[in-house]
Amino acid sequence: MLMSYEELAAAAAAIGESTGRPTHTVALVLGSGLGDYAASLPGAVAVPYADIPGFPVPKVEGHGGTLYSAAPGGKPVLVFSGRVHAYEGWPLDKVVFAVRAAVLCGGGTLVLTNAAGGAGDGLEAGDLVLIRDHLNLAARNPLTGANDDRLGARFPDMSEVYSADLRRIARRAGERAGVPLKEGVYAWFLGPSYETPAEVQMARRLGADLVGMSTVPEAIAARHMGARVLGISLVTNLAAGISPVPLSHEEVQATGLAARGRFTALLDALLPALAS
Ligand code: 8IG
Repeated sequence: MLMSYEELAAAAAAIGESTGRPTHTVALVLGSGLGDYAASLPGAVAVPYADIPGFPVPKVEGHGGTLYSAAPGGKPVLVFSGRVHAYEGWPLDKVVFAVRAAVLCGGGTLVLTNAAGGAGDGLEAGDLVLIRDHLNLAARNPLTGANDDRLGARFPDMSEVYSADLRRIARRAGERAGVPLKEGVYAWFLGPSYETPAEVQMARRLGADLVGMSTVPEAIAARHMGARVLGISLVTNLAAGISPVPLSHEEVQATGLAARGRFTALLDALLPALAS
């Protein structure tokens, strides 16, 4: 299902008014664990999702639900703290609503971050990984239903969902910040149960390095609208069967906390480079 253009345009107009910044050229979606990053950015203005018409309000704890407008490189950036997931039962048009509104705000560049399981050889908990491509293993797509040509094409090309140019910019930002970056393919599983070891082996054989429950619908919707996308995963756990111990939310949170400094150092170096 596609959200109507009018609803998205109303949300974009409300964002422009409530932030006092009519245009934002970059948007950043924060994954779990990074929630309060935006509050520290220069010129940050906070708007609760509940104040923006049409916005889905996350119910999960630790997923704030606040939109920030900031100007880290002197240019306005929208930062979404809190996202909604398909596994919570949200329809995909709501899952991608924030990203679509951000693109209508002028956000031609979108950075999607997430926490993910590591399935590929050589990945360890704590690794930061640039997403090179994705596998949609959830058998769902945010573009089903009637297409609105004002948003994008009926059959959009997906041959470079994650911009090679943006990955180069991110790699250089990582070098400046002293933050090592790996690269890999992200497989979207619906969740909320983690994979079985057999499913992780399947994903590996299909080419996946990372397994997760977000990002792919947002990336598809952003490409539909012609935005450039950068995806960054933090490996917070090794995927089921790769890890010798069962997955736990506590492990995920502990690894997220331990990697937070590196992730924020990367974003601090990256945002000004994207906005310029
Ligand atoms: I954090 O191992 C996190 N999110 N599907 N599998 C999937 N999603 C995840 C995982 C994982 N770890």
